Amino acid sequence: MLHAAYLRNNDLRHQPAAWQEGVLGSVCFGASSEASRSGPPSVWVPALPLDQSLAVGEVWRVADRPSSGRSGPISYRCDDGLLFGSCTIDEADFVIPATPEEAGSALQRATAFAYRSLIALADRLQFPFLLRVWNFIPQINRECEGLERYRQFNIGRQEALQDRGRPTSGDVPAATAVGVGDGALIIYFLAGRIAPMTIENPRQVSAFHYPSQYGVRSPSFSRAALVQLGEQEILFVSGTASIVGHRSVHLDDAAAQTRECLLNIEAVVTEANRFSGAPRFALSNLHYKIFVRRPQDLGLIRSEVRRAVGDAAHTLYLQADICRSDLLVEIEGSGGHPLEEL
Ligand code: 3EB
Repeated sequence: MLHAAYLRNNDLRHQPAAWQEGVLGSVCFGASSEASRSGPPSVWVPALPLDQSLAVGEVWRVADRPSSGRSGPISYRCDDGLLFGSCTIDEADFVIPATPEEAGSALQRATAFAYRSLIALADRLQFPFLLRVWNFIPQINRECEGLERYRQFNIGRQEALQDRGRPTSGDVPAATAVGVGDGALIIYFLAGRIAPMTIENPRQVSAFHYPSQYGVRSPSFSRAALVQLGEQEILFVSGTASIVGHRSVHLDDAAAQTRECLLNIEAVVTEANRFSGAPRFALSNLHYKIFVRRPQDLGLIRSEVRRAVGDAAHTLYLQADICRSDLLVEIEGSGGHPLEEL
């Protein structure tokens, strides 16, 4: 049984020992000084919470006591059904190509290294299906070496998937890719033993089929993944933006972009229910992370989200950059697992 918990102030140490033993993975969103309270295994993401405490902990918990380890750059924990891993990669280590024929930018090489490492680990531990990946890319919209950094990331991700014999379209993981300021490339993920059902959005061109105007190598992610875990059916909705077809819409209008994100999520939820064969998921029973580019848009964005999802849903607002410079907000969701607010 997979649970999620969100901890105001990121204080895991005050939880009962039995609770702490079930931690599969934990993430601290906030300033680095707040991260120390998580204890291992934990990954720190420098995306600041916008409307509450200095730091928020996101914890994925299971009923068993997971085993843990480290493999190359990846720290991980796993139980019978799930593997949680994370890595924090310093691009400076990839400025010089490892071999003369290794092409591309440092970020591309760092990304390819991270993905090759995490897929190799997932293969070795026999969790061959990447279910959900969260990517935090420093300076995501900056252009360097003639290419926007998000596009460099996409090349590296696709290369690694290919190298490790994974599809780069169709059955690709659900994902979020947003920007953080300076610092390391941070990736965390969940992998499983059973293939998820990948879901696309009829209102949007699949990201893996975006035309080349958005980059020579398209982004390898699906719009959502429906995961069977024992009796649980869990939905991971990818980061969702104000994109219709393949175009960004409602430029410079944060409220309208938020409404469009939610229409997109609603369409994905409808697809998920169709695949699931039951109306399990609704906007009101998902839990959300909302990435806000400009802190001053928080009020507008939050009132649109509240209107659409109601007050029951858990929402975490984080400052982050979005993968296209014309996008002001991106929303991801998950559902079908219990959620604790602590
Ligand atoms: C989009 O729909 C918005 O590259 O992994 C959202 C979620 C976005 C994941 C990724 C990108 C990614 O194209 C951006």
